[in-house]
Amino acid sequence: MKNLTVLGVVILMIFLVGGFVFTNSEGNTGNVVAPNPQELQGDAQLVILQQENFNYKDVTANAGKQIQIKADSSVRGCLRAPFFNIKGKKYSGYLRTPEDILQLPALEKGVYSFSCSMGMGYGKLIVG
Ligand SMILES: [Cu+2]
Repeated sequence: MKNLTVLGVVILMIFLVGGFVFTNSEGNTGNVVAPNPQELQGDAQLVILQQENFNYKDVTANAGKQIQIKADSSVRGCLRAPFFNIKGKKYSGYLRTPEDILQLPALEKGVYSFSCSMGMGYGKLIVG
């Protein structure tokens, strides 16, 4: 009978801890979702980079439209200087404030890896 009580307490604790972890991770997934491209006036779209640990969160964009890259305030240090090498052409810039823009050309569908200018932090730009 005593063993059953202990088992009951353990199960209860698993539920409590599990519930906490679940609620917590659910709260976090809201932030983890890659921001979708925002349409700008004219033929461009805005993609906002966010930092996750020492990397960038994946971001998405639409094919065939110029891309303007910004970095929100979660992006720190050298990750504020994203670097793209797209078919041999290099695009980089120092996005000192969340308003600074790195301009990319319209891209074809595909997954474009990028990094910080030092090659320490990585991210993916998914164009679809
Ligand atoms: Cu770096």
